[in-house]
Amino acid sequence: MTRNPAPGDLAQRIRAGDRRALAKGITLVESGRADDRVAAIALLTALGTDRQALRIGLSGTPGVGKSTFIESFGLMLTGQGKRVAVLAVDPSSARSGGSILGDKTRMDYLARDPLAFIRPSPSQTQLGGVARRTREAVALCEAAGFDIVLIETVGVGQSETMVAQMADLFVLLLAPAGGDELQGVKRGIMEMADLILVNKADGDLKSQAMRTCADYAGALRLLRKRPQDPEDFPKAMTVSALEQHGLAAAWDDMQHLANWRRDTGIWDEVRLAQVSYWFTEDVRQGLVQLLESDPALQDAMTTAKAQVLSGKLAPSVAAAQVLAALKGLAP
Ligand SMILES: Nc1nc2c(ncn2[C@@H]2O[C@H](COP(=O)(O)OP(=O)(O)O)[C@@H](O)[C@H]2O)c(=O)[nH]1
Ligand SMILES: [Mg+2]
Repeated sequence: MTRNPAPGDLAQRIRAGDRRALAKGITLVESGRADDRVAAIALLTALGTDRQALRIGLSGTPGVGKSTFIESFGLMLTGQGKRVAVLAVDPSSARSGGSILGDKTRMDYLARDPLAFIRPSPSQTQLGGVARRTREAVALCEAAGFDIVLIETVGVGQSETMVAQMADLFVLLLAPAGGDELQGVKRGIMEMADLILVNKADGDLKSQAMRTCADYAGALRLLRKRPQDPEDFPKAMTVSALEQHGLAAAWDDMQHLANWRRDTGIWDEVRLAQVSYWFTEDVRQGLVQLLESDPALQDAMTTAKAQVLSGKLAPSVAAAQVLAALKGLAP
């Protein structure tokens, strides 16, 4: 208890834009310890939910240029006086032992920018846990007054869907492809994208990037029209993160899309659908965790399971016993 400052104190410092306090707050929400969880909930309560940033989810396979893009794009935004936070989601980092933002060298300039805040992904295994921690980190960055929160994720597993579920805009970064292959981008991921950026449109790769972009623009037109899109969206365009080409155009499009969604009320609708989804998700996960950790429930499980295994009870009857024990725990 002495380790954690009073939640009100920390909240006040975070809201004042103190980056060390923000880093500390994120460490707190990332912690798996039960007492830290209590402090984290108190912190989130004290912070409130009145501030909003533009949340941009950014996905793409390793090597496509995400880090380079975030640095160039982030510096362009801070150059306009915007405060930019970068968070990373990498469910594979626990296995590989490294984080996607571990290659710090490419973010050196942005990391030193007083208007930017970069938080690498902690190593963790369970996607559900990653989702909650990332969402809470986003909430902390919003409370700290950041204008834009970039959430980077690698193109593996369900992490893209998860990031799309907490972002206002979802950007898919691709590299120029050889021939007419569509880089095996899954349809579901294409359907989530608001903007497809074909990176590395420079030097020898430029014409290839333009062809790839045209292929994707064509593929996007074949998708069913979504209610959250104005005319001409979702869109594919070329950029060069390295040479900093096309970044301003990409930003213009993102702002146009965000403003359109705000004006039509879709922005609020989407945010409401997201909080509703995450609320249900958190309750579900909390129940599973309770089932796995509460001693009384564990006993009920063991007893009921033994009866199933010895043929005394049908699985559904035994399950009903455990659920009755769960209800017994309710206040
Ligand atoms: N030619 C070119 N290379 C790039 C560009 N952006 C990134 N790269 C290179 O692609 C490689 C992977 O970049 P990185 O940002 O680490 O990709 P990430 O794994 O998606 O984060 C590095 O060698 C970068 O220098 C670009 O716009 N043009
Ligand atoms: Mg990277």
